[in-house]
Amino acid sequence: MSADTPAFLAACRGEPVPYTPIWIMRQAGRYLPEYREVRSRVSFETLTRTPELAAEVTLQPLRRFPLDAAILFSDIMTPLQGMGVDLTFDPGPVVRAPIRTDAAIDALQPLVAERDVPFVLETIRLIRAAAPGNVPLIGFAGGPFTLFCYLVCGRPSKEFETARAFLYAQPEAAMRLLERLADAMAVYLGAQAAAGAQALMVFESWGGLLAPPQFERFALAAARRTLAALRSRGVPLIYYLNQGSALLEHLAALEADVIGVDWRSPLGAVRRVLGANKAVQGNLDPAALFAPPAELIAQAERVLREAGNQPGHIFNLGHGIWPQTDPDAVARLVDVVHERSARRGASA
Ligand code: 1CP
Repeated sequence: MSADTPAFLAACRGEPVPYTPIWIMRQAGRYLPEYREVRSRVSFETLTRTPELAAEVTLQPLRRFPLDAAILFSDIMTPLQGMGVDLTFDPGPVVRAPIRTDAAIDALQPLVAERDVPFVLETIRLIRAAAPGNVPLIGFAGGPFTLFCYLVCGRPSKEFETARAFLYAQPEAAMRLLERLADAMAVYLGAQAAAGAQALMVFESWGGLLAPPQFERFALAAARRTLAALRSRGVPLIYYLNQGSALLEHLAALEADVIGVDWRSPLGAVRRVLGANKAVQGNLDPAALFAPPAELIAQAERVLREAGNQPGHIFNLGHGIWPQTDPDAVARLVDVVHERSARRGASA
């Protein structure tokens, strides 16, 4: 790849970079006063459905911090509205009629991106026209099992008991719902790439709730189906799993270029299990942003050290940034990651 390939894309492909790229999950969000200002005027749903506003909040963190990637401002549940799911946000997703029967599964319509989510595609075009050329745009979708959790349970939950019980009680129906979601997300992500997204990320936030055999049979099989359909798009594919330390061996065989992990898994061990062919993304504890400056720097250095000197590390938090975070701590983190990794020669 040429010398002016953005560091984020080079790192996704496991190529040498002059410094470790960094972006932050939920980097456009409530910890930024400028985001709260926009949100004080419009609902979250209006924000995600109005391309000018969604593009504006996507770009807000890029104006403050020299981040190495932008991520589309939307939500994992947004495309499901286009499939006929009656959904509100409060602030997390609330599904008015949770999906628990064959009839409800059959009533889900296949996603037609241009018809069902034209505002997302337009947001992507606006972001690409306005973002700096060296800051690639990440498009994203929910992992099939994570979407399944919200659809079956109807709202956020700690354990998503009803969804997990459904896998055992009605495995065939569960698989059918997961496959529908997997196919819809393949269509959705493919359309995002066609509109200009330069990398595609699957957020399987709740996959780590599953026992390994259930993870493999349901969550992983469905994610494979989505990723397999996207290989030919030629953009890096990122798979994020929360609480997946017991599931890493399963991920080594997944057709993703990058695996994102939470802070509970030390990156050195993650890289040993995943092997040299996969890049890793992560994994500072979002709580570390509340440390005094010297301690935050030490924690960032620890993550860089654990990631090692071989190519293929994208710095991130292990999960989304908390709304109470001080933006100055984010500025400090971005600077220290760039500066310390460049000084070490990153993976050059
Ligand atoms: O009031 C508000 O402003 C709404 C809060 C909010 C925001 C800012 C929600 C509702 N979604 C979002 C944006 C969002 N969601 C992004 C934006 C891009 C970014 O800057 O990163 C992304 C990538 C998501 C993805 C998302 N939504 C995930 C996967 C990532 C993760 O954090 O695990 C999940 C699980 C959701 C569900 C969801 N949507 C909103 C909330 C508060 C939640 C979490 C609910 C829960 O805890 O179960």
